Amino acid sequence: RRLFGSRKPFERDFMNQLVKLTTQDGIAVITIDNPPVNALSPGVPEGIAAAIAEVGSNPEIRAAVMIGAGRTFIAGADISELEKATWGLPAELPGLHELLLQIENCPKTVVVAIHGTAFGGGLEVAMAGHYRVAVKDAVVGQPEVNLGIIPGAEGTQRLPRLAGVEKALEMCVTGKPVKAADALACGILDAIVDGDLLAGAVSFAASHADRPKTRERNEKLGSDEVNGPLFASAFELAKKIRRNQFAPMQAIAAIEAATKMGFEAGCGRERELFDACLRNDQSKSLVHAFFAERACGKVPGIGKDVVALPVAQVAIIGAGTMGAGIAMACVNAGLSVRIKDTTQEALDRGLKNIQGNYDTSVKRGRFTAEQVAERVGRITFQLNYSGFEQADLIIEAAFESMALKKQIFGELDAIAKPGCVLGSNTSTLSIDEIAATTKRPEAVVGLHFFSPANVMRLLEIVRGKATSNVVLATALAFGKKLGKVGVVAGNCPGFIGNRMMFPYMYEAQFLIEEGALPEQVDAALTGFGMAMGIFAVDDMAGIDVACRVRAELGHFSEPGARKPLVQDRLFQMGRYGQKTGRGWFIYGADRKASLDPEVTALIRELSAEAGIARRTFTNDEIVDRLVLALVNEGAKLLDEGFALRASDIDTVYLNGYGFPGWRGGPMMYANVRGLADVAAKITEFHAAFGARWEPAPLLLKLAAAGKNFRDFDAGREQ
Ligand code: 3H9
Repeated sequence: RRLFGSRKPFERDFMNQLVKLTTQDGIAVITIDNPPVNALSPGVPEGIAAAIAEVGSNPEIRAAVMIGAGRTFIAGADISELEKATWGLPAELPGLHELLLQIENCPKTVVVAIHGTAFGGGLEVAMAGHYRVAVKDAVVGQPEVNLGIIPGAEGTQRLPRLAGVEKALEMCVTGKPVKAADALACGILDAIVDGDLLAGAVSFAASHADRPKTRERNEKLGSDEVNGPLFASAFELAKKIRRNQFAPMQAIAAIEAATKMGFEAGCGRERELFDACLRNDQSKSLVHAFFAERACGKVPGIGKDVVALPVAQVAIIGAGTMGAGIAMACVNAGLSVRIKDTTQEALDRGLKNIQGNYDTSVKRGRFTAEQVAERVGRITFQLNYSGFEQADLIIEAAFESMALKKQIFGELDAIAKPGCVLGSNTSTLSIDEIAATTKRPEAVVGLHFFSPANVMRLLEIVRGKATSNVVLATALAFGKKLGKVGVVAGNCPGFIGNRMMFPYMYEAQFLIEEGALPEQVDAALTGFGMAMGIFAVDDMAGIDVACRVRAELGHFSEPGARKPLVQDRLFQMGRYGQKTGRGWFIYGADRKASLDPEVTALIRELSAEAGIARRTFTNDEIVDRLVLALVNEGAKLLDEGFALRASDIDTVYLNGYGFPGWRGGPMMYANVRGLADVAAKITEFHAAFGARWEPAPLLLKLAAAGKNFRDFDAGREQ
């Protein structure tokens, strides 16, 4: 203490202030300052290396604390550099091997102080330090699989050494963050700091200054006998929660290498597996999905100057499945809600539905009974509009009928306070037409939730022609508060998601008339990676609903249009899907679908009646007919300006329609496949099937110019 404590403090900065070094009583504080999340962008690793070199060589320094400035520790490698690498472009991805060895071999103790998130490369840097301390709400994780890669800076080698093989497998396969307490229990952290992190870390460093710890060696790596079952169950887990994904399998292989090879050889193996992930299209698509989700919050005209209105009181019309789900989403976000319906039975059913959902959460240990009681207590069920005049936001979630919605909005206009935002949960109908029934069309916005609304992340926010910027900003902020991904869509029938769903659904029906069967179509789609097949979706959403919406929107009313034959017949037979136990498939009490020979016979009969020759289809043909129908309609939406970006369309499909993340969404699927190929196929379908396959002009234009939808989003389409 005498030796070091008396020296004058000094300050240094490295790499243009990305990394700073100050001293306090002989303890160096290395601060990484690269907003917003201290990613390891070019310059940051170099700055850390220079700071560590200073720590090592400066006799006045006896230990160091490494900490992040702002809201977090290092949140990982810079994903924009990673994105370049996935496209094979020159990228400055940090080669961290030397840096991590330098930290690990530093002769002075290095304590890493964590707040916010130490993710990916951030945790990998932290694990090279001699000790890690964190505040209690910090989280650590190896979320690389979410981006289609594996930890590439020795996380797969250091993590099993620190936390054990089982924990490392779990973290690298699920990608889920681990809370500080859990990280402490498994050995990733050495201490939790109460109060000020920096002060706590400095005092920890001072008391551990003369005891630099060597890297955890092999004690936790286990034996082949113990590890065998762990790897086997990690494979099972990966297959279950990350179906068809490449990276989780590579992560398991890398951790296996840690247990079988020495540290250096294991790092080499990790590098090979990491590079294989970068070369796989899945990383391209998942990185795209990461940025796509963040881009959709950026809406032209909605800058920082447009301030969202505060939303504390929400009122909902309709206690059906949607209304009840929206109410749960609201109370889960801490809001108070009123729900109005027209009959006591409807309200009772709504409450039962909500209670039942929460009971399941209690059984799964997500909530306690008290938490549920408190949440349900924030919902007021009522048969009148009492209290609606105080609401900041009213969401109509009634039956999908224009006449009904117009009536409701007329009533709301009379009672809502000035400044109240009026949202409609319509999934297909015109927001402008609904808004026109009020004297305040600027206050009306579409808030299209997806079922179950308390679970599904997507919120389609429909901007009518009169919707004001403030109302749109309020809708975006409200979505964020609910933990949803809000995507702004223009007002066209079906908006983004359902407008694309129509041609997809109808094409599936034409396919079964031409020779495929619902089970084959669904198997082809789930094989492609969709969460569910389209016929299973139709049965879940209700064949009656699909038929009603189709009639409401006047589909197939133009002369000569080919109309799907089977769905109508099922509707007439009262086969509405899951709710009636029969639809395209038959459902038992467990809601499991099984085949119904009656439906197969009906399909064959209707094909014959219409004179359509049946033939066999390969799964690839099926996928082409369906997924390219999505792509073509998506390109039309973009061209017509109803979607702002191709990446917004992808975000809609990834979060609301079960499109596989590792394919990046329908538009990204087309980018990866190549627009020339996609345009050629669609042109071929146009020749074979006529007008419904008319290629979107934007698609043809981009394909002819050798561009893709990413170029369109970046304004590089010319
Ligand atoms: C990795 O580390 C590989 C290594 O193993 C190997 C290396 C060789 N890079 O999400 P937010 C941006 S892979 C670049 O809205 P939040 C984000 O785009 C990486 N940018 O905030 C957004 O920008 P904008 C492993 C990043 O508070 C802004 O920061 N790490 C990065 O809701 C705010 O983000 C991960 O996968 C990044 N790493 O959540 C972590 N991270 O404002 C990924 C964020 O212009 N990140 N941005 O739209 C996250 O999970 C969340 O962003 C985080 C903050 C929890 C950190």
